[in-house]
Amino acid sequence: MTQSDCLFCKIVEGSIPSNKVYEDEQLLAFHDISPAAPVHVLIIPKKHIDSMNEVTEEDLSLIADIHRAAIKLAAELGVADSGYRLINNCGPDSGQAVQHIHYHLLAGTKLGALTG
Ligand code: D5M
Repeated sequence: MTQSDCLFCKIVEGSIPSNKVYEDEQLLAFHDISPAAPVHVLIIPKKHIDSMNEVTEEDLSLIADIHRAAIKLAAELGVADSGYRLINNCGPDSGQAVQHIHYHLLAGTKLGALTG
């Protein structure tokens, strides 16, 4: 379930601290350590999955749960109406730095256009 050399698995286990904003049986959400916007939360499954490429049919409910959590967090953080972005980086060209699937919830300012 967890991978010993994975930073986000260590956050799930609690051996590396995080600033949690949401937790349930399957998911964890915490503030990004280097925020790119006034609201920058990472939503992750507790189950280790390297990236979007490794998502299987049986993981799809987790991905739906992540969207459900994002909707709830956006409302709780007061950005549901002003707007937000939910981003997954997958693979080297996307800049994925942590090999444990995660979704960035970004909000709180006018976000720039998505370009290369
Ligand atoms: O995004 C990986 C993100 O993970 C990046 O925005 C920094 C964040 N990060 C790295 N270490 C931590 C800790 N310890 N706590 C919180 N956030 C962290 P990527 O999509 O892989 O580029």
